[in-house]
Amino acid sequence: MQLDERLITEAIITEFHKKFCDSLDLDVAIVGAGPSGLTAAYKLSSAGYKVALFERKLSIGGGMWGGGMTYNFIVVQEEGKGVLEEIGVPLNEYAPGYFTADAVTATTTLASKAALAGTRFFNCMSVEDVAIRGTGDDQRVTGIVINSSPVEIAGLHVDPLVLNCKYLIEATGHDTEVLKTLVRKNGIRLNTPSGGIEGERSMWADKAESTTVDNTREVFPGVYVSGMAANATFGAHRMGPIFGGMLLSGCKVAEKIAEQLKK
Ligand code: 48F
Repeated sequence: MQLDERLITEAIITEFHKKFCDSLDLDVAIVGAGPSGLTAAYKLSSAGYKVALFERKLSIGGGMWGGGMTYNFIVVQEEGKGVLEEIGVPLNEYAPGYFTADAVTATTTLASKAALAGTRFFNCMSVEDVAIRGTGDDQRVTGIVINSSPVEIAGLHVDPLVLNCKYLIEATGHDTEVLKTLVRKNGIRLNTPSGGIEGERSMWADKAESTTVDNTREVFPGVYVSGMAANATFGAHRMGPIFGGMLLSGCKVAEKIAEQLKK
């Protein structure tokens, strides 16, 4: 068989175009392919919802690849190991209640499960803003504003594109980048004590692991926070390379949004 470069090009353009067009009206847009975003993508796609995940970097996985300080193992506690068991990631009980997993196996398996469940992955795409509708207390986020990461990195002045979503999951981690933009540009109040982003506190793994799950909720109509972004939004602590809270947060945000979508 003689390979035809034109046909290879046409296949890529056609398939991507199909995926892009099929993502113009999403049930859920997830921003950030770290452990919480990936878990939410896996759960919501498995439940049959139309989900797309946007990740600025070329690689999927956020902070899970690197384990702790690039020593690429992660730790999960008893309560947090369910998702990894469900998707078949081997766990080793290092000490009673402390389980380790290979960070690459955990990341790739989670990404693979999400993709096979139907998540539309858009890596190398950054969410630079949201679409908002309404006035006063009736405002709601209705979409995401995306741009190619290389455009963003090169600082080129190229206008973005917009996709509709019923719900947005802010899973951008420590920086809460999308939420910051929403607050800065619209003068809105979030569902937090101060009405703004409270900001992340220093390391306290034990406390932070449970608050990550507690803080996983809707902070503005149409916008849920998950993972480290949830703690940063509500002024809670960081937890370092223990990942149970991230996985549980991804499960919780998926459950909460599924409840809303069923209504
Ligand atoms: O930081 P990240 O892994 O988020 P997470 O799911 O997990 C946090 C843990 O990795 C770790 C921890 C505890 O275990 O503290 O840090 O909360 O992944 C966030 C992803 O979002 C991407 C970013 O590149 C990263 O992969 N991201 C950030 N801003 C944007 C974005 C944006 N504006 N558009 C697209 N992707």
